[in-house]
Amino acid sequence: MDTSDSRLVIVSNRLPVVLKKEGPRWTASSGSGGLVTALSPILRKRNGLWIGWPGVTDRAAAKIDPVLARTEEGFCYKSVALTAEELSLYYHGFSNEVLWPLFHDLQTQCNFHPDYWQAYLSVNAKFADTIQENIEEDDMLWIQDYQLMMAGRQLRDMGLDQEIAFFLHIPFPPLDLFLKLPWRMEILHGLLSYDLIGFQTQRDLHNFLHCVRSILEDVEIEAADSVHTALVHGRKVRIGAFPISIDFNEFAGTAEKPQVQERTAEIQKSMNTERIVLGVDRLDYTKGIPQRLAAFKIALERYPELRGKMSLVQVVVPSREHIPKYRQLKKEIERLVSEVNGRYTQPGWVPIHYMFRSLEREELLAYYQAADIALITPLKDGMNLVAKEYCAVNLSETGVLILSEFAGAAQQLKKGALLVNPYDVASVAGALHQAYEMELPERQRRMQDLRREIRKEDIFVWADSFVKALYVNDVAESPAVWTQDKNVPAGERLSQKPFQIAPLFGPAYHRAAQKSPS
Ligand code: ADQ
Repeated sequence: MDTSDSRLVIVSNRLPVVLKKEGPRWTASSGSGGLVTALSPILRKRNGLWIGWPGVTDRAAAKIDPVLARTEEGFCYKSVALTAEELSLYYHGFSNEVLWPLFHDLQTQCNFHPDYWQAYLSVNAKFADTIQENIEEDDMLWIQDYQLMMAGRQLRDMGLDQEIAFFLHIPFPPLDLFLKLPWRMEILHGLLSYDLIGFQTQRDLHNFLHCVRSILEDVEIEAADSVHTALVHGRKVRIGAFPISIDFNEFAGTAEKPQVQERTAEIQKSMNTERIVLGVDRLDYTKGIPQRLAAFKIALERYPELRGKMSLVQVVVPSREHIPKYRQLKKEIERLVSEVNGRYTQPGWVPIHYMFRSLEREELLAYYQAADIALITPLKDGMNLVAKEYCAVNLSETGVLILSEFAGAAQQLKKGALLVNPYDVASVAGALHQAYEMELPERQRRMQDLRREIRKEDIFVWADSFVKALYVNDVAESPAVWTQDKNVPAGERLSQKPFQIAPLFGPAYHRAAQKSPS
C-alpha cells in the first residue's frame, strides 16, 4: 500500500484547543505548547484530524463540535465527550493515581483501585469508537500518551487494520516496578497492538523490552541500531526511542524581543542578589521540589559565602489540587520555604522567592533569561522540557544547568549539564556551589554545547523522525533516531538474555490475559 499521501490522525487525551464561553456562545482558539506547534504543519500538509477530549464535560461537549469545525488551523478537530464520572475514574483515577506514580518509580503513591481499571478500559473504548467513526481507509493513526494505552487494542478488536503508532511521553518503569501493576499483562498486550511504539529515551525502551521478554511468551525481539522489531504472533511491531524537544528558534527568537529583555533586566535588579537560581515545575511529587529546597538549605548552611549572594526563585504551576497528595505537597513546599527564609533572610536579601501560579509565556522566558543557574531536579521525568527551554533562552550563553540524572533530558544533555542525583541533597548543594564558582569560559563552553545539542534535535526533528518511522513501514529504511551510545553494537546494548520469571506466568495465566481486556 502506498501510504505516502495518507491522512494523519492524532489522538490525545486533551485537544490542544482553548474553549471559552461568552454568553451562550462557545469560541475555540488554538492551544499553545510544543506538541501542537510541531504537529500542526504535518497535520496541515496531510489534511489531518486531531481527536481528543475538549476539556468540558459531556453536556457542553454536544455544542462544541460545530465550534471546533470553525477553527482556522487547516486541519480538523473532533471531540470525545466524557462525563464527570468517567473523567474522575479514568483520568484522575487510573491515569493519575496508578500509571503516573508507578511509571515515575513512585509506587508508594499508587492507588490500585479496581474501579479505575474498568473506567480506563471503557473510556479507551469510547476513544476507539470516535476514532472508528471518523477514520478513512488509508489513514495513519498516532495515539499519544499513557491515558490511551489500551485504545489500540480496542481498535484491533473492532477489526481496524490501519497503521497505528503510539508515543509515551512519560517514562516506562523497570521490570520490578512494572510487575506491581495488577493489569501488567493487559497493558503489555495493549501496547503491542500498535505498529510503532515510541519512547522518550533508550532507558525507557530497554525497560519496555525487558518487561516484554520477561513477562510475555512468544514475542521475539530483533535488535537494530535505531528502531527494534518485536514479532508478535506474526505481526511486526517497531519500537524506538524518539526524544521529544522544543521549538528552539521560537524560544530563542522570543527571548530577543525588547519587552522580554527589559523584563529580564527588571527581574535581575529586583532580586538584589549576585546569582539567581531558578526552579520551574508543575505542582507534582515527581518534580522533587521538597528535596530541592532541602538541598538549597544545605548549600546555605555549608557554604556561608553563598548567603546574601545566591537566591532561589521557585515557580510552581498549580496542578491536580483536588488530589489530597498534591494539597499536602503544596503545604510541605510552603513550610520548607518559610523555614529557609525565616532562618536566612537578611535586610535587602531573601533566600527563596516562591510563586504559586502560572506565568504568561514572555514572563516565563524573562525568568529563564534572568537566571544564572537552572536547578531542575525531578525524581523522574519523561523528558523535562523546562531544561531545554532554559538553554534555548540563554542567549548570553553564560548560564549553568543543574539537571537530575533521572530526567529523560539528561541522556542528551549530560555533556553540558551538571548532573545530580536529586535524592542526594548534599551533592545537589555541592553542585550549586560548583555552579556559583564556575569560571566564565567553562560556563560558556557547557552552555554552547547544550544549545548546539538542543538546536540540532529540535521538536521538528522529533515529529519528522517519528512520522517517517510510521510511514516508512520498513525498519531498514526507518530514519535513524538518537541512541545513547552509537559505538556500542545494538545487540550488546540490549541484553539478549531474557530474565526468567516464567513460573509466575504459566500458560493458564497467558491464556486468561489474552482474553482480556474486559
Ligand atoms: P510535563 O510534565 O508537563 O510534560 P515538562 O516537559 O517539563 O513537563 O513541560 C512543562 C511545560 O510547561 C513547559 O513547556 C513549560 O514551558 C510550561 N511551564 C512550566 N512552568 C510554567 C509556568 N510557570 N507558566 C507557564 N508555563 C509553564 C510531559 C512529561 C514530560 C515531557 C513532556 C513532553 O511529564 O516528561 O517532557 O510531557 O513529552
